[in-house]
Amino acid sequence: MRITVCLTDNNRPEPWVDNLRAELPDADIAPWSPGDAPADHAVVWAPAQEFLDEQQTLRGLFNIGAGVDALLKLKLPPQTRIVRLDDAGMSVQMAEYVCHALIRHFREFDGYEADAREGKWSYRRPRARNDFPVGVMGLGVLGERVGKAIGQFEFPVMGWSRSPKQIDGIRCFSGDKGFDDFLAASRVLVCLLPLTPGTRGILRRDNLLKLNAGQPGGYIINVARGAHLVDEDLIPLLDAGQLAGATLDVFQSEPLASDHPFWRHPRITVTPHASARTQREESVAQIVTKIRALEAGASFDELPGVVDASRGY
Ligand code: NDP
Ligand code: OXD
Repeated sequence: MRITVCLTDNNRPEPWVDNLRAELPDADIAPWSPGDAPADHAVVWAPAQEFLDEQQTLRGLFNIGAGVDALLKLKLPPQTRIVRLDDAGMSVQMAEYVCHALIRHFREFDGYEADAREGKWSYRRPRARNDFPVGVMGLGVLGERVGKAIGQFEFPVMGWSRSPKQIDGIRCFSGDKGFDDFLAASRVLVCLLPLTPGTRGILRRDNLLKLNAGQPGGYIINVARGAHLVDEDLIPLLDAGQLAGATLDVFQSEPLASDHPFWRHPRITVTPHASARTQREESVAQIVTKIRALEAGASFDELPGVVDASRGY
Protein backbone atom coordinates (compact mmCIF):
# COMPACT_ATOMS: atom_id res chain seq x y z
CA MET A 1 0.00 0.00 0.00
CA ARG A 2 1.30 3.45 -0.90
CA ILE A 3 0.31 6.59 1.01
CA THR A 4 1.28 10.09 -0.08
CA VAL A 5 1.18 13.17 2.15
CA CYS A 6 0.45 16.55 0.55
CA LEU A 7 -0.01 19.47 2.94
CA THR A 8 -0.09 23.22 2.30
CA ASP A 9 -0.55 26.35 4.48
CA ASN A 10 2.65 25.93 6.54
CA ASN A 11 1.88 22.32 7.49
CA ARG A 12 5.12 20.32 7.16
CA PRO A 13 4.50 16.80 5.79
CA GLU A 14 7.55 15.15 7.43
CA PRO A 15 6.17 14.79 11.00
CA TRP A 16 2.96 13.30 9.54
CA VAL A 17 5.00 10.86 7.46
CA ASP A 18 6.99 9.83 10.56
CA ASN A 19 3.84 9.24 12.64
CA LEU A 20 2.16 7.32 9.81
CA ARG A 21 5.26 5.15 9.23
CA ALA A 22 5.38 4.29 12.93
CA GLU A 23 1.77 3.05 12.78
CA LEU A 24 1.89 1.39 9.35
CA PRO A 25 5.45 -0.01 9.05
CA ASP A 26 4.64 -2.14 5.98
CA ALA A 27 3.24 0.73 3.93
CA ASP A 28 5.25 2.87 1.52
CA ILE A 29 4.65 6.40 2.89
CA ALA A 30 6.29 9.60 1.63
CA PRO A 31 5.70 13.33 1.25
CA TRP A 32 4.30 14.04 -2.21
CA SER A 33 6.51 15.48 -4.97
CA PRO A 34 5.38 16.14 -8.55
CA GLY A 35 5.95 13.07 -10.72
CA ASP A 36 5.64 10.59 -7.82
CA ALA A 37 4.17 7.13 -8.40
CA PRO A 38 0.39 6.90 -7.87
CA ALA A 39 -0.75 6.16 -4.30
CA ASP A 40 -3.71 4.29 -2.81
CA HIS A 41 -4.48 6.88 -0.14
CA ALA A 42 -3.47 10.48 0.51
CA VAL A 43 -3.29 12.53 3.68
CA VAL A 44 -3.92 16.12 2.66
CA TRP A 45 -4.63 19.71 3.57
CA ALA A 46 -5.80 21.98 0.74
CA PRO A 47 -3.79 20.31 -2.04
CA ALA A 48 -3.55 21.92 -5.49
CA GLN A 49 -5.45 20.52 -8.47
CA GLU A 50 -2.08 19.48 -9.92
CA PHE A 51 -1.75 16.91 -7.10
CA LEU A 52 -5.08 15.24 -7.93
CA ASP A 53 -4.43 15.40 -11.66
CA GLU A 54 -1.36 13.23 -11.04
CA GLN A 55 -2.87 10.98 -8.36
CA GLN A 56 -5.65 9.38 -10.39
CA THR A 57 -5.65 6.05 -8.50
CA LEU A 58 -6.45 7.40 -5.03
CA ARG A 59 -9.15 5.62 -3.07
CA GLY A 60 -9.14 7.68 0.09
CA LEU A 61 -8.36 11.39 0.45
CA PHE A 62 -7.88 11.84 4.21
CA ASN A 63 -8.25 15.50 5.19
CA ILE A 64 -6.33 16.66 8.27
CA GLY A 65 -9.18 19.00 9.17
CA ALA A 66 -12.93 18.81 9.66
CA GLY A 67 -13.90 21.26 6.92
CA VAL A 68 -13.70 19.93 3.37
CA ASP A 69 -14.79 23.01 1.41
CA ALA A 70 -11.28 23.39 -0.12
CA LEU A 71 -11.32 19.76 -1.32
CA LEU A 72 -14.79 19.95 -2.81
CA LYS A 73 -13.63 22.78 -5.11
CA LEU A 74 -11.23 20.36 -6.81
CA LYS A 75 -11.91 17.86 -9.58
CA LEU A 76 -11.40 14.47 -7.95
CA PRO A 77 -10.84 11.13 -9.68
CA PRO A 78 -14.27 9.43 -9.87
CA GLN A 79 -13.51 6.64 -7.34
CA THR A 80 -11.85 8.90 -4.73
CA ARG A 81 -13.72 9.38 -1.44
CA ILE A 82 -13.03 12.24 0.97
CA VAL A 83 -12.71 11.37 4.66
CA ARG A 84 -12.64 14.26 7.12
CA LEU A 85 -11.44 14.35 10.72
CA ASP A 86 -14.18 13.38 13.07
CA ASP A 87 -13.34 15.36 16.23
CA ALA A 88 -9.82 13.94 16.84
CA GLY A 89 -9.30 16.34 19.73
CA MET A 90 -10.95 19.39 18.13
CA SER A 91 -14.33 19.45 19.88
CA VAL A 92 -12.93 20.10 23.35
CA GLN A 93 -10.85 22.99 21.98
CA MET A 94 -13.87 24.40 20.18
CA ALA A 95 -15.91 24.17 23.38
CA GLU A 96 -13.18 26.04 25.31
CA TYR A 97 -12.91 28.73 22.66
CA VAL A 98 -16.64 29.39 22.29
CA CYS A 99 -17.31 29.33 26.05
CA HIS A 100 -14.42 31.74 26.55
CA ALA A 101 -15.73 34.15 23.89
CA LEU A 102 -19.29 33.92 25.25
CA ILE A 103 -18.31 34.44 28.89
CA ARG A 104 -15.88 37.21 28.02
CA HIS A 105 -18.77 39.05 26.37
CA PHE A 106 -21.43 38.17 28.96
CA ARG A 107 -19.26 39.09 31.97
CA GLU A 108 -17.93 42.24 30.20
CA PHE A 109 -14.28 41.33 30.67
CA ASP A 110 -13.32 43.80 27.91
CA GLY A 111 -14.73 46.56 30.10
CA TYR A 112 -12.93 45.30 33.23
CA GLU A 113 -9.66 45.11 31.30
CA ALA A 114 -10.09 48.68 30.06
CA ASP A 115 -10.84 49.83 33.63
CA ALA A 116 -7.84 47.92 35.00
CA ARG A 117 -5.53 49.65 32.53
CA GLU A 118 -6.61 52.94 34.14
CA GLY A 119 -6.38 51.59 37.70
CA LYS A 120 -10.16 51.97 38.04
CA TRP A 121 -12.05 49.81 40.61
CA SER A 122 -15.59 49.68 39.22
CA TYR A 123 -18.32 47.05 39.16
CA ARG A 124 -20.66 46.31 36.30
CA ARG A 125 -24.20 45.25 37.04
CA PRO A 126 -24.64 41.49 36.88
CA ARG A 127 -26.52 40.32 33.78
CA ALA A 128 -29.04 37.49 33.61
CA ARG A 129 -28.09 34.37 31.65
CA ASN A 130 -31.68 34.06 30.51
CA ASP A 131 -31.23 37.34 28.63
CA PHE A 132 -28.36 35.76 26.64
CA PRO A 133 -29.75 32.71 24.85
CA VAL A 134 -27.08 31.18 22.63
CA GLY A 135 -27.84 29.75 19.18
CA VAL A 136 -25.43 27.21 17.72
CA MET A 137 -25.65 26.88 13.93
CA GLY A 138 -24.62 23.33 13.06
CA LEU A 139 -25.19 20.49 15.52
CA GLY A 140 -22.57 18.12 14.17
CA VAL A 141 -19.48 16.75 15.87
CA LEU A 142 -18.35 20.20 17.01
CA GLY A 143 -21.66 22.05 17.36
CA GLU A 144 -23.26 19.49 19.66
CA ARG A 145 -20.23 19.44 21.97
CA VAL A 146 -20.16 23.25 22.03
CA GLY A 147 -23.91 23.47 22.74
CA LYS A 148 -23.58 21.04 25.66
CA ALA A 149 -20.57 22.91 27.08
CA ILE A 150 -22.48 26.22 26.97
CA GLY A 151 -25.38 24.52 28.74
CA GLN A 152 -23.04 23.70 31.65
CA PHE A 153 -22.90 27.45 32.34
CA GLU A 154 -26.70 27.54 32.40
CA PHE A 155 -27.25 29.72 29.34
CA PRO A 156 -30.36 28.80 27.36
CA VAL A 157 -29.06 26.92 24.29
CA MET A 158 -30.69 26.76 20.84
CA GLY A 159 -29.36 24.64 18.01
CA TRP A 160 -30.01 24.59 14.26
CA SER A 161 -29.25 21.77 11.84
CA ARG A 162 -30.38 20.51 8.46
CA SER A 163 -32.15 17.43 9.80
CA PRO A 164 -34.36 17.45 12.93
CA LYS A 165 -32.62 16.47 16.18
CA GLN A 166 -33.35 15.89 19.82
CA ILE A 167 -30.46 16.71 22.12
CA ASP A 168 -30.79 16.98 25.90
CA GLY A 169 -30.36 20.57 27.04
CA ILE A 170 -30.58 22.06 23.52
CA ARG A 171 -33.75 23.44 21.99
CA CYS A 172 -33.40 22.17 18.44
CA PHE A 173 -34.61 23.81 15.22
CA SER A 174 -34.04 22.51 11.73
CA GLY A 175 -34.10 23.40 8.07
CA ASP A 176 -35.24 26.57 6.35
CA LYS A 177 -38.57 26.36 8.15
CA GLY A 178 -36.99 26.53 11.58
CA PHE A 179 -34.37 29.15 10.76
CA ASP A 180 -36.20 32.40 11.54
CA ASP A 181 -37.54 31.04 14.84
CA PHE A 182 -34.04 29.87 15.74
CA LEU A 183 -32.59 33.34 15.03
CA ALA A 184 -35.35 35.11 16.93
CA ALA A 185 -34.73 32.87 19.97
CA SER A 186 -30.93 33.45 19.94
CA ARG A 187 -28.98 36.47 21.10
CA VAL A 188 -25.46 35.10 20.79
CA LEU A 189 -24.95 33.30 17.48
CA VAL A 190 -22.21 30.68 17.10
CA CYS A 191 -21.48 29.50 13.56
CA LEU A 192 -20.29 25.88 13.30
CA LEU A 193 -21.70 25.05 9.89
CA PRO A 194 -19.74 23.53 7.04
CA LEU A 195 -19.21 25.94 4.14
CA THR A 196 -21.55 24.80 1.34
CA PRO A 197 -23.55 26.63 -1.34
CA GLY A 198 -26.48 26.60 1.14
CA THR A 199 -24.54 28.19 4.01
CA ARG A 200 -22.19 30.64 2.23
CA GLY A 201 -23.03 34.21 3.31
CA ILE A 202 -25.57 33.04 5.91
CA LEU A 203 -24.24 35.58 8.44
CA ARG A 204 -25.62 38.50 6.45
CA ARG A 205 -27.55 41.63 7.35
CA ASP A 206 -31.12 40.37 6.90
CA ASN A 207 -30.45 37.27 9.00
CA LEU A 208 -28.46 39.11 11.65
CA LEU A 209 -31.31 41.62 12.06
CA LYS A 210 -33.56 38.72 13.11
CA LEU A 211 -31.40 37.81 16.12
CA ASN A 212 -32.81 38.39 19.60
CA ALA A 213 -36.33 38.84 18.19
CA GLY A 214 -35.08 41.86 16.24
CA GLN A 215 -33.86 43.66 19.38
CA PRO A 216 -30.35 45.17 19.48
CA GLY A 217 -27.59 43.35 21.40
CA GLY A 218 -26.80 40.30 19.27
CA TYR A 219 -23.27 38.90 19.40
CA ILE A 220 -21.54 36.79 16.69
CA ILE A 221 -18.96 34.05 17.21
CA ASN A 222 -17.77 32.70 13.86
CA VAL A 223 -15.51 29.67 14.16
CA ALA A 224 -16.53 27.87 10.96
CA ARG A 225 -15.42 29.55 7.73
CA GLY A 226 -14.88 33.22 6.82
CA ALA A 227 -17.21 32.98 3.82
CA HIS A 228 -20.18 32.33 6.12
CA LEU A 229 -20.00 36.04 7.04
CA VAL A 230 -20.73 38.89 4.65
CA ASP A 231 -17.87 41.12 5.83
CA GLU A 232 -19.40 44.38 4.56
CA ASP A 233 -22.54 43.82 6.67
CA LEU A 234 -20.83 43.40 10.03
CA ILE A 235 -19.26 46.78 10.81
CA PRO A 236 -22.38 48.86 9.91
CA LEU A 237 -24.49 46.66 12.24
CA LEU A 238 -21.93 47.09 15.03
CA ASP A 239 -21.60 50.84 14.49
CA ALA A 240 -25.39 51.25 14.46
CA GLY A 241 -25.58 49.44 17.82
CA GLN A 242 -27.69 46.61 16.41
CA LEU A 243 -24.94 44.09 17.19
CA ALA A 244 -22.94 44.32 20.41
CA GLY A 245 -19.80 42.62 19.11
CA ALA A 246 -18.18 39.72 17.33
CA THR A 247 -15.43 37.19 17.91
CA LEU A 248 -14.04 35.98 14.59
CA ASP A 249 -11.58 33.12 14.14
CA VAL A 250 -12.00 32.61 10.39
CA PHE A 251 -11.88 35.00 7.44
CA GLN A 252 -12.66 35.17 3.73
CA SER A 253 -8.95 35.46 3.05
CA GLU A 254 -6.39 34.07 5.51
CA PRO A 255 -4.07 35.36 6.90
CA LEU A 256 -6.31 38.38 7.47
CA ALA A 257 -4.67 41.38 5.74
CA SER A 258 -2.93 43.67 8.24
CA ASP A 259 -5.01 46.65 7.04
CA HIS A 260 -8.35 44.84 7.36
CA PRO A 261 -10.76 46.94 9.47
CA PHE A 262 -11.71 43.90 11.62
CA TRP A 263 -8.32 44.09 13.39
CA ARG A 264 -8.94 47.58 14.70
CA HIS A 265 -12.66 47.62 15.39
CA PRO A 266 -13.17 48.02 19.16
CA ARG A 267 -15.99 45.46 19.25
CA ILE A 268 -14.40 42.78 17.12
CA THR A 269 -12.00 40.21 18.57
CA VAL A 270 -9.83 38.50 15.96
CA THR A 271 -7.94 35.21 16.39
CA PRO A 272 -5.87 33.56 13.62
CA HIS A 273 -7.94 30.44 12.81
CA ALA A 274 -6.84 29.00 16.12
CA SER A 275 -10.09 27.90 17.76
CA ALA A 276 -9.54 24.17 17.23
CA ARG A 277 -6.14 23.09 15.96
CA THR A 278 -5.51 19.71 14.40
CA GLN A 279 -3.83 17.35 16.89
CA ARG A 280 -1.35 15.31 14.84
CA GLU A 281 -1.13 12.20 16.98
CA GLU A 282 -4.87 11.83 17.49
CA SER A 283 -5.51 12.57 13.83
CA VAL A 284 -2.96 10.00 12.62
CA ALA A 285 -4.47 7.40 14.97
CA GLN A 286 -7.92 8.09 13.52
CA ILE A 287 -6.74 8.02 9.90
CA VAL A 288 -4.76 4.81 10.45
CA THR A 289 -7.77 3.08 12.06
CA LYS A 290 -9.82 3.93 8.97
CA ILE A 291 -7.12 2.84 6.52
CA ARG A 292 -6.75 -0.47 8.39
CA ALA A 293 -10.52 -0.99 8.24
CA LEU A 294 -10.50 -0.35 4.48
CA GLU A 295 -7.58 -2.72 4.00
CA ALA A 296 -9.53 -5.35 5.98
CA GLY A 297 -12.41 -5.03 3.51
CA ALA A 298 -14.67 -2.34 5.01
CA SER A 299 -16.38 -0.02 2.55
CA PHE A 300 -16.05 3.76 2.81
CA ASP A 301 -19.72 4.06 3.70
CA GLU A 302 -19.06 2.14 6.93
CA LEU A 303 -16.49 4.70 8.14
CA PRO A 304 -17.31 7.77 10.24
CA GLY A 305 -16.47 11.10 8.63
CA VAL A 306 -16.88 10.08 5.00
CA VAL A 307 -18.04 13.13 3.06
CA ASP A 308 -21.20 13.14 1.01
CA ALA A 309 -20.09 15.32 -1.91
CA SER A 310 -23.69 15.98 -2.99
CA ARG A 311 -24.46 17.52 0.46
CA GLY A 312 -21.13 19.34 0.57
CA TYR A 313 -20.05 18.03 4.00
P1 NDP B 1 -20.32 18.17 10.92
O1 NDP B 1 -20.40 17.75 9.49
O2 NDP B 1 -20.18 17.12 11.97
O3 NDP B 1 -21.61 19.03 11.29
C1 NDP B 1 -22.19 19.94 10.41
C2 NDP B 1 -23.52 20.41 10.99
O4 NDP B 1 -24.02 21.46 10.16
C3 NDP B 1 -24.58 19.30 11.00
O5 NDP B 1 -25.36 19.39 12.17
C4 NDP B 1 -25.44 19.65 9.78
O6 NDP B 1 -26.80 19.24 9.87
C5 NDP B 1 -25.37 21.17 9.82
N1 NDP B 1 -25.69 21.74 8.49
C6 NDP B 1 -25.06 21.54 7.32
N2 NDP B 1 -25.66 22.23 6.34
C7 NDP B 1 -26.71 22.86 6.91
C8 NDP B 1 -27.75 23.70 6.42
N3 NDP B 1 -27.82 24.05 5.12
N4 NDP B 1 -28.68 24.14 7.29
C9 NDP B 1 -28.64 23.79 8.60
N5 NDP B 1 -27.68 22.99 9.13
C10 NDP B 1 -26.73 22.54 8.29
O7 NDP B 1 -19.11 19.21 11.02
P2 NDP B 1 -18.18 19.55 12.27
O8 NDP B 1 -19.04 19.85 13.43
O9 NDP B 1 -17.11 18.53 12.43
O10 NDP B 1 -17.45 20.88 11.73
C11 NDP B 1 -18.20 22.03 11.36
C12 NDP B 1 -17.30 23.03 10.64
O11 NDP B 1 -16.43 23.67 11.56
C13 NDP B 1 -16.34 22.44 9.60
O12 NDP B 1 -17.02 22.22 8.38
C14 NDP B 1 -15.27 23.51 9.50
O13 NDP B 1 -15.58 24.42 8.48
C15 NDP B 1 -15.33 24.23 10.84
N6 NDP B 1 -14.10 24.03 11.61
C16 NDP B 1 -13.37 25.12 11.99
C17 NDP B 1 -12.24 24.97 12.72
C18 NDP B 1 -11.45 26.15 13.17
O14 NDP B 1 -10.34 25.99 13.66
N7 NDP B 1 -11.97 27.34 13.07
C19 NDP B 1 -11.74 23.65 13.14
C20 NDP B 1 -12.61 22.57 12.72
C21 NDP B 1 -13.74 22.77 11.98
P3 NDP B 1 -27.19 17.67 9.97
O15 NDP B 1 -26.74 17.24 11.36
O16 NDP B 1 -28.66 17.68 9.83
O17 NDP B 1 -26.43 16.98 8.88
C1 OXD C 1 -10.73 22.38 10.04
C2 OXD C 1 -10.05 23.61 10.31
O1 OXD C 1 -11.58 22.36 9.17
O2 OXD C 1 -8.98 23.59 10.91
O3 OXD C 1 -10.42 21.39 10.71
O4 OXD C 1 -10.56 24.69 9.99
